[in-house]
Amino acid sequence: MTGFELGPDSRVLVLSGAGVSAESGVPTFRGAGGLWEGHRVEEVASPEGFDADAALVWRFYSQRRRQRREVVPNPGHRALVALERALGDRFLLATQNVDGLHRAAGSQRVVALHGELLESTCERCWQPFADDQLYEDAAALPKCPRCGARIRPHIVWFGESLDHRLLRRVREFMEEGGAGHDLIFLAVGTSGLVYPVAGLVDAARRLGAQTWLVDLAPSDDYAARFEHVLTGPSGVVLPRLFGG
Ligand code: BJW
Ligand code: ZN
Repeated sequence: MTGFELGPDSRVLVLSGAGVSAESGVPTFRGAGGLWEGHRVEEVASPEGFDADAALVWRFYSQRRRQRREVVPNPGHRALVALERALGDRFLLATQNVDGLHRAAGSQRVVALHGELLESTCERCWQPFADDQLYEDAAALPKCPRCGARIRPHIVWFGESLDHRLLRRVREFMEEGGAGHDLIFLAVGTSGLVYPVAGLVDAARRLGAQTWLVDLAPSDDYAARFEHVLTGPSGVVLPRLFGG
């Protein structure tokens, strides 16, 4: 028994992070074996890093694109699909993950707040487009056919703003429930270190939402901001909560 219960008017905002994809074999960011081991974060995930060494950044993302070809959704992703089927428009999945695995599993109401690994964008025209190419040859990095500026991964890097339309969609979903008594905020597999997303739980609480965290190893600081914390792998905990 977890106490997680859906009422007839419950609305659920899920915030997912790298931990949800860990059981698919996608490394998380922080900690031992994390994606950033061996890289200085600002080298590969900031506009300054791209200016300093675009070839290094493209090698990093090309490697991630190659890894992405090898992985498939896991039971945690599928449980969230089951939850969405039960709730329809009373469900929204805000993900920080760029791997596209939620959509691959069948989730439809997905807001990808930190971008998409399998998209690129011109740094000047800013029109994201589907792109699964690997750019590993420093002498042949992609340029925009329209304006000649550099093509870059469609990823929100440190110091860059999140797409305000996507953030608005999340905030409007939270506020739609009026006083918010039937809103459930469920964060899964995220360390809660990166803002502004890490602040969503506080906004949800202010609206009167029930707050839940599911994480393999939640930090004390982030866990303290939730009413309910379930410790364990999302691929085990989420199917217990919602089936799938
Ligand atoms: C499992 C599991 C299993 C494992 N089951 N669980 C306010 C205060 C302080 C700082 C700031 C602030 N506002 C803005 C900032 C600056 C900055 C920031 O937050 N810095 C902090 C580090 C302090 N934020 C920004 O720059 C953001 N932009 C912004 O705010 O613009 C406005 C602005 C501009 C200029 C100045 C000020 C404001 C943009 C942030 C974009 C971050 N993007 C990244 C990189 C993408 C690159 C890429 O994909 O390559 O997105 S950062 C990286 O972290 C990635 C992730 O989406 C994000 C979150 O990580 P996540 O998902 O939580 O992963 P982990 O690895 O940290 O945690 C995994 C968790 O899973 C752990 O808890 C495990 O226990 C768990 N786990 N296995 C369940 N099986
Ligand atoms: Zn362009």
